Amino acid sequence: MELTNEQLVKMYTTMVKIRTFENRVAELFADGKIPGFVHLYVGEEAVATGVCENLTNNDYITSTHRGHGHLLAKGGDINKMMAELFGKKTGYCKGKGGSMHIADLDLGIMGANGIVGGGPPLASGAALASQYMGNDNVAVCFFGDGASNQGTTHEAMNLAACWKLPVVFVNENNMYGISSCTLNSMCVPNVADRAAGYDIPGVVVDGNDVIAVCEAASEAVKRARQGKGPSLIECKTYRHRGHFEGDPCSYRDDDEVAEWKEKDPIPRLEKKLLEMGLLTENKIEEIQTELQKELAAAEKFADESPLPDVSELLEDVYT
Ligand SMILES: Cc1ncc(C[n+]2csc(CCOP(=O)(O)OP(=O)(O)O)c2C)c(N)n1
Repeated sequence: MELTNEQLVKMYTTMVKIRTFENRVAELFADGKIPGFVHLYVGEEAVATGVCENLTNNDYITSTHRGHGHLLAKGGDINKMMAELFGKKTGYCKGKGGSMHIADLDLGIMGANGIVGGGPPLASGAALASQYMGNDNVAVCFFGDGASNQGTTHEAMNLAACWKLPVVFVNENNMYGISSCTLNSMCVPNVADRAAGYDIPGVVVDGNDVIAVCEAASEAVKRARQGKGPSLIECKTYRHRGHFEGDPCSYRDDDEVAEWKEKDPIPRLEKKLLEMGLLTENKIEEIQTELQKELAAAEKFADESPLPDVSELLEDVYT
């Protein structure tokens, strides 16, 4: 796959956008501006960015409780996202969903999901709809290593394989499900090894290398569009922060975190693009300034938006 210079700079910008958003959310959460639970995607930006580079607005994604990066990479509206995190009426779910429940059906974003393993059946369902309608839309399912052990994930993959559904299962293996290390929760070294059980392609990629992720996703998306069925891509990555904001992280040691920070996907691509002459120090600063401005506007929008009215408490709520 030949990536253009524009694509490389775009992917860099998307990763920086996610990082900038997440770092600010961490501060706002610590300041008490954001209620509820917040799970940040810092460190994993290359996965959503590399995968979504292959998708159009007609394609679907399902997300997780760690979903901000997926939403931003698929083109989610930063104002509506921030307002939702603040619990405001102008947010994606009118302030009732919070960080873990953002959807944007116009962009094919079928929803972040607080249920671990909730996404795979949704993705297979969306892919079944595409197959039934006879269009070439693809569904991508982002899911964690923890979610890979859920029954829902195996059922969704099995049916997708039997019916040759246009779905790409993207496993984000950051080594931990809350505090459980994959070394204790899986008896195969790779989540992708399980693809053999469904007779579908399964590949392991360096999830901190956005180009490698993009290339693997390109193959899988092409295959799905051609009606050849699902694939499983495992992206080996790491979350820099705790499972949730406030997590003391006592289950992993500082050396491990430092080692992974050395493999940070953003400086890695930055270095490459500087060497290729596609970025300069000035251009990097320009990108950062522009993103900071966009983020400050989103924060102002969220801050100044009203809270939902008590009279709306039972609207749009399902049990
Ligand atoms: C069905 C279900 N079981 C348990 C939980 C509690 N829970 C929330 S996040 C999480 C770990 C998820 O780990 P993983 O899928 O690897 O995603 P990561 O947090 O690493 O991105 C668990 C067990 C839940 N939300 N839903």
